[in-house]
Amino acid sequence: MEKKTTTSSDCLVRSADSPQKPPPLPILPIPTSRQLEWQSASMALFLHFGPNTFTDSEWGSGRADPSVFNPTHLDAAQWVGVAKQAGFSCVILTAKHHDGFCLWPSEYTDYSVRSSPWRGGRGDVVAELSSAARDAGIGFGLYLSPWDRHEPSYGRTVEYNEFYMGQMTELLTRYGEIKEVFLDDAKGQGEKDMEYYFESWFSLIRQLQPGAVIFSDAGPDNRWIGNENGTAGSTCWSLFNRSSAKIGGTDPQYLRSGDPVGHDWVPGECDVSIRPGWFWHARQAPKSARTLLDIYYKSIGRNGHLLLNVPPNSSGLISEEDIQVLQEFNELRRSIFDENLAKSALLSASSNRGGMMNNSRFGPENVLKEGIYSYWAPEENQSDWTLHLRFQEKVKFNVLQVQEPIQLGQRVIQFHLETLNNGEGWRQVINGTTVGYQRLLQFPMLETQELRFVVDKSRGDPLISYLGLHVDTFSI
Ligand code: FUL
Repeated sequence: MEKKTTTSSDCLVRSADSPQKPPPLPILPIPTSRQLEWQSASMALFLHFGPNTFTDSEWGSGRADPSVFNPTHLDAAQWVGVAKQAGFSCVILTAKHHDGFCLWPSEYTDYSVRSSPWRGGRGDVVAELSSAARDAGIGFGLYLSPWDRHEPSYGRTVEYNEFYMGQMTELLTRYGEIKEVFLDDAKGQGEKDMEYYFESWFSLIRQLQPGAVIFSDAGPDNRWIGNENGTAGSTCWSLFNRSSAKIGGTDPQYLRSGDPVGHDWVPGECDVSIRPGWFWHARQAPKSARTLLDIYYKSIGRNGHLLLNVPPNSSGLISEEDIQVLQEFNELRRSIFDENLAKSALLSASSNRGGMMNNSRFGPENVLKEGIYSYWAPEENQSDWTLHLRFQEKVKFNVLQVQEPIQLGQRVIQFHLETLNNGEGWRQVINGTTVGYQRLLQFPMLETQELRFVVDKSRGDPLISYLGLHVDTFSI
């Protein structure tokens, strides 16, 4: 929607005792409740673990002897504790990676923990991790690799789809609530050809775990962001056309930025590993906390969800150096985002939905309340969509945080920030495209006593649920 010209009758003031104006209509598509819950959880910890951890490989051949799987100190409570302390709200385990080895005792193959020396062949990593996650109050999700280099039926379409759905059923019925199922179409060149019955798999997941979000290149609930370095596009829509995407064959650029005219709500999930590999290797070191902070700005800060892989080592624990980095990463985020300088501002808006007198429901002060359920909404048919912040003294900041109440659809197309400088009037200092669940913008330190956040272009009336101004002295 382009701005309209304002007339004086547009700005009519409501009397204080007239009935409350209801919220505006949503602009479709909008998220489902499971997508909303997933989006507000922001960060999940990925755990790649299996025979590869012991054989120094990434894509196991499927021929490793199950006896290699023998973590002497496996402690799922440690994994979950590390995740929780670092601010992650879900853990996602590679229940089966491409090598076909199952971290639970599947009835459909003997290539599993049952054939390993770990816990005398009576262990079940999926059970231990799901119960540790439940005890800690965080979510639990699973990756069940379609590509299986061990299973003899792989390559025979009907037989393997039955096998895969049998395994999926075990995973979704034995371990309590599952928050996310992660699927992909990764496969080595020249490997056996076969068809995956994705639609049947998705229906099965819906039937057994209706609260789980399903991840793939094409959704249905969340989409791969098109790369494995955790970076969403600087324009990033949760809108998407599932019919334009094919699992294993979608244009990475389309995945990165989504589709401003998409008919489906399929937000981006940014997966990346803390180490060069997805599995633990003795010679590899974790990324620095500052690098993770940069990834945070490019994923969470671009309307994405961050899925950070932290692989347990061959003793069955998350390594000390990774824990150290995660703690530092957590501290960096806290020191930047715990304080919102905008809280000390006097706020006003170009208009409020329902009029200026009774602004409690849609007034600008809502943008200082955490969460997406209170928000500023402008009066309808306005030419100007501005939030104005005036401070008693000059403030300094170099990060802008903005959120939209996405339950009513993603709306903002383009926005900018401008400051008032003595004698020079208003000056635009930074601009951006798309907001979504959360947008973070970094820029050189600004010092000002008065500023305006302006929406220049929007799909319908823009709604803003949070506005933050922060100081980051750490970024590289
Ligand atoms: C890819 C796999 O091939 C990698 O090994 C890893 O599991 C990554 C998350 O997905 O498709």
